[in-house]
Amino acid sequence: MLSLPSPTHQQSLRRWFSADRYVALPGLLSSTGLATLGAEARRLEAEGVRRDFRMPCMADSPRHMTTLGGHRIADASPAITGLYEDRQLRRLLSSLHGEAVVAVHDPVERHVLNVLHRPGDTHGAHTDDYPLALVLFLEAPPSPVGGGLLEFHPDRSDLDALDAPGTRRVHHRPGDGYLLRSDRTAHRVTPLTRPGLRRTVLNFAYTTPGRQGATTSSASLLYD
Ligand SMILES: O=C(O)CCC(=O)C(=O)O
Ligand SMILES: [Fe+2]
Repeated sequence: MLSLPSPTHQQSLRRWFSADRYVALPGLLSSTGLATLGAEARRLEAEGVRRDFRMPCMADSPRHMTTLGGHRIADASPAITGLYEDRQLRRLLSSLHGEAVVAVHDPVERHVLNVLHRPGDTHGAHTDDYPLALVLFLEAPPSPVGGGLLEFHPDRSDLDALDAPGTRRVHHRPGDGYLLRSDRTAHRVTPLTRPGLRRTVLNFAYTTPGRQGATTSSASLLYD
């Protein structure tokens, strides 16, 4: 499923992650992995729930997308739960983070599916409950003008930061991944700009030993 970076490359990726709280992992999914997970996501999307609301605990930032929570994914997709638990993947994440990385216990939040599929669909500003988000791209607009860009501020966790200087905007392609220090880094996904565009991701949440338990009610509102 995965095409892992070499140990030497991992060292430079680790420095990048430590400096920016973000590191791009282009082509992290092998072509087989992308095909397998893409088929799983298409199947699971039919069970997803359309969400259109503002998140009260995140400054009323908008959510417009179809989601499926981890508990539903666990029932339906051994391929996704198997990848979440993959030892080599966990080793990569521990190496990039520079300390041990462990699974999130909460079955809802540990792995989720987010599908942006209508013009204006967006995942508004927030921080996550757990320290690390590994996001895997199964579909994405072919160019940055289509939207669906990750925006984050590498130095700030307050949500106003995303309108301040220093905010980064990144485009990703199907098969790409990224790792984000997501509890301390304000982030959001920019709106899709026109009909026909789609952006589908799996978000795998990880934590550090001894740190379990959600800090906000946001996941229960988006994924229950
Ligand atoms: O879709 C993305 O790139 C970010 C997803 C995200 O922030 C989340 O699921 O918490
Ligand atoms: Fe997030």
